[in-house]
Amino acid sequence: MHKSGFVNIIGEPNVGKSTLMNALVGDKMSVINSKPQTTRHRIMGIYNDDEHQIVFSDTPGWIEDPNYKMQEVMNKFSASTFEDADLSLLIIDVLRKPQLESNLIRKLSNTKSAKLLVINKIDAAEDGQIEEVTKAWQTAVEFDHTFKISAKDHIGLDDLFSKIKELLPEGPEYYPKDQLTDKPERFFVSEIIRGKILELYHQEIPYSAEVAIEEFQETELRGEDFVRIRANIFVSRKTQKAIIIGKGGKAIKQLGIHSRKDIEEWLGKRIHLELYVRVADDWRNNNQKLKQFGYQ
Ligand SMILES: Nc1nc2c(ncn2[C@@H]2O[C@H](COP(=O)(O)OP(=O)(O)OP(=O)(O)O)[C@@H](O)[C@H]2O)c(=O)[nH]1
Ligand SMILES: [Mg+2]
Repeated sequence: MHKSGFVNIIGEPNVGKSTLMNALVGDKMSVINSKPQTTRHRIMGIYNDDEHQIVFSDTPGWIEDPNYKMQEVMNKFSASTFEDADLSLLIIDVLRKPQLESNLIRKLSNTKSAKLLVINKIDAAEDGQIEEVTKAWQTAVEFDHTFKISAKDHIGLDDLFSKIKELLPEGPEYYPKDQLTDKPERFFVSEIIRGKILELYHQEIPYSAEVAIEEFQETELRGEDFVRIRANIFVSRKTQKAIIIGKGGKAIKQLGIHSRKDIEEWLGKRIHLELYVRVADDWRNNNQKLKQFGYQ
C-alpha cells in the first residue's frame, strides 16, 4: 500500500517552522533565521520512500495585522495550505506567551483535516513551561495529537514522523519520486542570497530587500559544470541601497562571498555571481512589483 498526502506547517513567525521542515525532509529547503518573517512563500519539501510520499509545506509566519501588501500575500500563502491539507501541524514556540486567538487559529479550528499540536523549542524551556503552554493550546483548539519537540536539536522528531506516516491516507505519487520540491533552482538561489542579507544586515534592511535572479545560465568552464548568475537586490529606498553596498563596496563584497559559497554547495557546481542593487520605491505595497517578485 502506498500512502501520500500534504502536511502543512503553520504558526506564528519565528516559532521554528522552517527548522522543522528542513529536519523532516533532511535538506536545507527553507531559510532559517532568528529574525521573524524570514519565510515569505509557501515552500514544498517532499519526503519520498518506497511506501510514502509526504509533501510538507513550509509557510510564512502568520501576521495578524499586516502592514504591507506583501504581508497580506504572505498570509494568503499560509491560508492556502488549508485547501489541500491532509494534516495540519500548528507549531508553537514554548518560550512565548500563547496567543490563542487569531484568524489563523480560527481557520485551523474550522479545518476538517487532522490537527497536530507541535510544541517546539523544548530544549530551551524552563520548569513547568511546557505543561502550561500545552494545556493552554489543548484547551483552545481540539487537536488530534500533541508532540513536544526540539526541531533544532532533533528531539521528538521520530515520534512525530511516525504519526504523520500513520495518519496519511492511501494515495498515489503526486510528484516524481526523485523530486524534492515544487520550486525551481533559481528560487533557492535567490533565497540563499536573501538568507545572507538577513544574516549580514540589520534593522529594516533585511525586511526591505528582495532578490530577483536576472540570469541563470548553465555552461561549462574547463570541462566542468559552471553557472553564471546575475541577481538584482531590490530595496525600498535609495538610502538602503548605500547600506547594502557599504563603504567602498565592502558590504556587498562580503554578501557576494558568503552567498557564492552556499550557492555552490547547494547546486554542487561552481558559479560566477554578480550582484546589483536597485531601488524599487515601496515595493512591498506595489502590486506590479509584488507580482514580478512572485507574490501572486
Ligand atoms: N532553542 C531552539 N531554537 C529553535 C528551535 N527551532 C528553531 N529555533 C530557532 O528559532 C529561530 C526561528 O527559526 P525558523 O525555523 O526560521 O522559524 P520560522 O517559524 O520558520 O520563522 P518565519 O519564517 O520567520 O515565520 C531560529 O533562530 C532557529 O534557530 C528549537 O527547537 N529550539
Ligand atoms: Mg520560516
